[in-house]
Amino acid sequence: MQRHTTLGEFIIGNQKDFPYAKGELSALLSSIRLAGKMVNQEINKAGLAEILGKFGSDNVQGEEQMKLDVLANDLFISTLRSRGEICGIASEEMEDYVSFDEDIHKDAKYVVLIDPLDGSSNIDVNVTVGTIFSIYRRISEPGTPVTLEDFLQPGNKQVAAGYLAYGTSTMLVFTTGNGVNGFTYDPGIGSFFLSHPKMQIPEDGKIYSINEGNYVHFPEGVKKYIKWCQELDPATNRPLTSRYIGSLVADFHRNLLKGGVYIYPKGTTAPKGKLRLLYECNPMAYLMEQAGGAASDGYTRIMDLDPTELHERVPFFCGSKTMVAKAEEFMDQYRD
Ligand code: P6P
Repeated sequence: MQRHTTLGEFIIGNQKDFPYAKGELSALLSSIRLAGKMVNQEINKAGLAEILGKFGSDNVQGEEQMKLDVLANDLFISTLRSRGEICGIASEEMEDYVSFDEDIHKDAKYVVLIDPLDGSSNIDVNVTVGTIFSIYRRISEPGTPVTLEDFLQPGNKQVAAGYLAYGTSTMLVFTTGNGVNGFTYDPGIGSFFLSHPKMQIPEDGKIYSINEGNYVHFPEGVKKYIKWCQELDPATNRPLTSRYIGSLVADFHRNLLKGGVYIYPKGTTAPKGKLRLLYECNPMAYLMEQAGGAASDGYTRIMDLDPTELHERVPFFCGSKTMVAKAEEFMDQYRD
């Protein structure tokens, strides 16, 4: 019987592609895989929160129900802490980073940055949400507590990145610098199976994803690009199609498969944009470039930006190379 490769078999079969000592990546990814399964289970029953009392209120046992993003954060921290590969973690849910200083972490080489549940406000309307993660080698001395500099590294130093998409199916999509592979979770078996090998985004596309409700706040170059997308020109396949889910992982994943560009620009209400450089834009930029696409802040490659703060925001243009280049053309022409 022909069957898909499991995540574990894939890692064993592709050890040459992983810039890690044998086994480290599989241990790291198995923590992420385990936490992903647990988060997935909580999300799938979120609709029942009505019966059990809304998250953030007391349930029938009078226990405080955690908000799902706080719960997801705790699940990822506890599973990653239980492994010896990670010496620290920074998260969208926490003001400061956490250093793992137990004995098992004394030889740990890697730090993780994570958005444990991006788009969580969409859960109660049953829209796909996701976990986004980014992995770096530590630069501080092994055996010492991690430092802020371990986390403030440019995206071009990432050793791995990926996301879990909790949607119509649950998927794990990641890269270690040798292409992008997607794994679909089979809840009946409890394993992730290779369903999307060597993912590549189409060079060009017809989909542009942006919250046009903020049009009045956008930079002139973005306004001009949007109008360009909407012009009638069959020779260049226009008008394009507008698709915006309002959940980065969902919009990114659809564009990765079909071609398209996602833009969250700066604006008068979001002077530096909304998305976070370290645990949203850098990991998604790494994946996108590994899939043959591009990611910039409208002018500069995202992965070449030097971070200065853990939660800093940047404008984000990400998707098919031709589409990102076109948007950057307008940004260059109409600098404001
Ligand atoms: P807006 C979710 O809050 C998020 O961080 C991304 O997942 C999503 O793409 C974006 O913000 C949506 O923001 O301002 O359009 O609602």
